[in-house]
Amino acid sequence: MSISTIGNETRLATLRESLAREKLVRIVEVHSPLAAVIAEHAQGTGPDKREFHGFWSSSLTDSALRGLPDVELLDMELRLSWIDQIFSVSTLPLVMDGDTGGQTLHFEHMVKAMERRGVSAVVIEDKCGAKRNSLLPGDGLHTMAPVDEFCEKISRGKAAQSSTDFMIIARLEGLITGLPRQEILDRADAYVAAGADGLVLHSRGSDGAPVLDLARELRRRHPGTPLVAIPTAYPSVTEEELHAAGFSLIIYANQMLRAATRAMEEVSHRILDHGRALEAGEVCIETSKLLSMPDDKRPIVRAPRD
Ligand code: SPV
Ligand code: MG
Repeated sequence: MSISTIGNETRLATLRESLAREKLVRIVEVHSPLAAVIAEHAQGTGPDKREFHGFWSSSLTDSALRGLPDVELLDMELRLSWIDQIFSVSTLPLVMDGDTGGQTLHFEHMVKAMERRGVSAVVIEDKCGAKRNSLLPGDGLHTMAPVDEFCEKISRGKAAQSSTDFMIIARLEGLITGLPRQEILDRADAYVAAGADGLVLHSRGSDGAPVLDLARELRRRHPGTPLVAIPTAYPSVTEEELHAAGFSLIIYANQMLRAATRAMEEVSHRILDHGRALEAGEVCIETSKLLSMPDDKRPIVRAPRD
């Protein structure tokens, strides 16, 4: 695939630029350079020709792609080396899922390493101990981080960064773990006071109403702080509804790998069922398209948007 023409510092800054320019920034999970090329070139068919403004590096899909559980097992340097490969064929900014951020001392180094590699932002979740994926059904799976410890992690991370553009986004897990509403709001206040550049309000409920309701209050309290949604569990809520409630960044966190996984399952069953590849071809792109993709999908040199 072709080599990207954008430098790390330039790319890093483009997330903040998008947040300042766009009413709503949408980013999508990419687990491979190919996924990034496809996402960067995707365009909606509507009159506004929607595009993705950036990428999400997901701990869930990075782990699943390697057949591993999402339990903070992957080495951060290794994940950054995969991001290098993504960056070599793309130009959009990337937000990294930093799990809990690990130990505070480690997090400071993580921040520096991410900045060096051109990552625009890291999201860290306010949990501690053995991290499990937030969408797992069941109670008692997660332990909330003590507020003061999490705030220290944020402020030490902010002090460690060298650019002004890198963002540390605090992820509120209170709706996942069943914290009272007031405690979630108090945590948000504390994280913003500690220097968080944004807040993710996460939920695994299929009803988006509690998320929208809490978002309105967070927007009222922190009008200058970007609010981030990950609407995996409540996918019927539209971008317009999320924006109206106060969200300015939407993360489509795992759909690219889920789609690829379903296609791979389907293809493998069809080959086995029919004893040939003809029927599998219906769910595959043509070989010729795969062959020409490096030429057809060169990194885009974008004109600045109005
Ligand atoms: C991820 O994509 O790894 C996330 C989002 O952390 S979620 O899976 O919804 O927890
Ligand atoms: Mg994750």
